[in-house]
Amino acid sequence: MKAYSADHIRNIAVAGHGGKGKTTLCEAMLYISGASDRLGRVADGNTVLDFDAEEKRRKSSVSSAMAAIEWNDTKINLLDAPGLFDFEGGSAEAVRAADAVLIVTSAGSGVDVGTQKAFKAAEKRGAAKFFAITKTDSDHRSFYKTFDALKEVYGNKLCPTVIPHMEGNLVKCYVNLITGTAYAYKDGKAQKVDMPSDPAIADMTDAFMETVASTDDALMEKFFEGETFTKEEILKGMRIGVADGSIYPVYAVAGLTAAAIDQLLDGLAGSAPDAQNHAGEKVEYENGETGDLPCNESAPLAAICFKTVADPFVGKMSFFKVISGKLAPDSVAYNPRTGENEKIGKIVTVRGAKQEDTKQIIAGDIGVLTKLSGVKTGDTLCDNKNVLTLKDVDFPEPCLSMAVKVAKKGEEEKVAAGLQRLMEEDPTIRYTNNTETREQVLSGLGEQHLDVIVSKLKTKFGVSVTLEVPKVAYRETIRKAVEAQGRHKKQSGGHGQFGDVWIKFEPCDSDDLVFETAVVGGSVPKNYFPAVEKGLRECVERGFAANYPMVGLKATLYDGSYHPVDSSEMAFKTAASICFKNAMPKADVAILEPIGTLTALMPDDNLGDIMGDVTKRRGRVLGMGPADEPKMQELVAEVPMAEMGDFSTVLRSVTAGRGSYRFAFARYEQAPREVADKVIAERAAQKEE
Ligand SMILES: Nc1nc2c(ncn2[C@@H]2O[C@H](COP(=O)(O)OP(=O)(O)O)[C@@H](O)[C@H]2O)c(=O)[nH]1
Ligand SMILES: [Mg+2]
Repeated sequence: MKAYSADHIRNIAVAGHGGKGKTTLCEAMLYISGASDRLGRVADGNTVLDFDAEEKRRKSSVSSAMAAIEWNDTKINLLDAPGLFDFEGGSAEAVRAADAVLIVTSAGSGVDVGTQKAFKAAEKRGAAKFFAITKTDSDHRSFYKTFDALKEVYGNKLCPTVIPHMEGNLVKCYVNLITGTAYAYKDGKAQKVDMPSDPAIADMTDAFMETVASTDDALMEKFFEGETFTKEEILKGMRIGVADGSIYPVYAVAGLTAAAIDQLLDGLAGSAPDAQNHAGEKVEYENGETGDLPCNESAPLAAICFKTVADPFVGKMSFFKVISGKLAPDSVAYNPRTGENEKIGKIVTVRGAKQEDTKQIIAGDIGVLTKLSGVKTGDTLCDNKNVLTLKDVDFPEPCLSMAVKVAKKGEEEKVAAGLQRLMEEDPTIRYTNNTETREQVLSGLGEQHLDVIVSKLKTKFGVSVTLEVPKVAYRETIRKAVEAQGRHKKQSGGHGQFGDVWIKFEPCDSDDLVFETAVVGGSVPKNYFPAVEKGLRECVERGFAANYPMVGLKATLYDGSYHPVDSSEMAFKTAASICFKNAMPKADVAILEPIGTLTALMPDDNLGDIMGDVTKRRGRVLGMGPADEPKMQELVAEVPMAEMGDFSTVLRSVTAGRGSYRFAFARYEQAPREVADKVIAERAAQKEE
């Protein structure tokens, strides 16, 4: 590919709801622009962009994919985002690198959650917005129904640009309102046809002209005087409006048959913000000051790693968007996170799975550096004489956790190593060791996300694991103060063993055992105190009723006796543990369960259902009220962690994906009788096994 200057580069994230036709649309853009020689089909598993084995198996994108195409002397970097919420990490990556977001929905759809999420992500990033309404090829699909639904939400900023002329339920041709021409399509090839007389087109033309006029005072004046605009005026108005966020052009297309794709490409190349004027960003300098960094090829380097891939052949691939300066081979760049200088080796551009060597990546462009071991997603590379940090990728937090069971003994380390590699690629995965429940816990964005991780462990690293609901780390405590004796006496041949203690156990407010002594007259010699404490600590670790660690316990050693010859540290340690066992049955031992604070966001209409669900989970609602976002409610509640298992799945299904939540440990609380009984019974059953 030839070299393009930043004003001839467009970085476009293609985002929206899963299954609406994003990948297919990108394939059509690749095909029509000549970047691929056949039109790939998701269903046939032969697309350029869904190249991953997991994507072929599922016939759906699970990660972001990139391909650069050329159109009208412009380089368009397409970033195809996965639509399913479980793979939202990939969408975050794509949007991070984009200057514009092409939001894809299909003819006949309402405003789905994926559309809203993509729109919100674009707003947050300050990216321009385009809409493509695809799948206009098949029968009974209405572009106009979808357009009206979008209009209800996004109002007059919606700018119909290419619209279909329908006869019955079929699209006959596509009308371009910029040029005022109509085209029919066969095998992706456009043929100019006469402008049909269609009242829908007349209405849309008015709407189009008014929206374009709104971008510029001079145009508005012309519009009111009933004058027509020149093509140049329209294009200029669109460019201004798209860049400042006052208009969102809408294109009718059909990815599967590659219809009207050339017009969409014209639109992206013609009115999407160019990297030169848009790619500048906010940065934070070493001294904490912030500033605006314009896109400037000759300035010092600033580049953000927005995506990482562990390629089986190439090794590690780090995707960069260069904001300022350029990345050139055999140069050195500084990583402020690690404080290390990284040597830049090979640079490539990618088209799906294919790589092509390239000389450099200039400000405004996107490219891939290989084998940068010290760089991870979210890192900035810069000049070591001008240290700065760019904004990280806005990844969602993992919300579903499962315990990992390794199928074959001895493969634990292979699993950990495999997950380590997968986490490099996907920062929405977490893998932690819960020392208390002795479980390895895998966290991600949902069931399908975890399912893909398990499948990748198998296919990429050859290890099998299953997932189970993680164990809950319960605690025990006592509710009554008791005193007890522990006497250990053994006479076995020569030397005997003797230790004898009286200890008072009482509830207190501490996670750790509080050990005190109040021995008078040396009934237990001082040098045995540490042994008594050690014996008690071991007991507290093991618990009593269900073998969970005991908290909130104070033990005071106040009496006992010893033998000048037979007493030993060992004997007193044993005596302490006998004392603990004697005391606990009378101390009213209770089970404590961990409670977390839940903060959930959901549409107004779902508040009742989610409250009902939270109550069923033994949750206590602490408060609720309108959230920062319109038509959304925030619910705050305290819920036992043991009950949260499938909350993410329920919230997603009740709110059709609109809901989101955070959940964090708050404290331990006494578990109700039934729960405690169940926990104790489970432990007993485990011991039998
Ligand atoms: N009829 C028709 N089907 C399409 C079109 N675009 C995509 N599809 C189908 O819709 C499904 C989802 O498409 P895909 O591109 O994977 O959607 P994505 O999840 O948004 O990337 C596939 O079965 C496609 O064949 C289109 O323009 N027309
Ligand atoms: Mg896709």
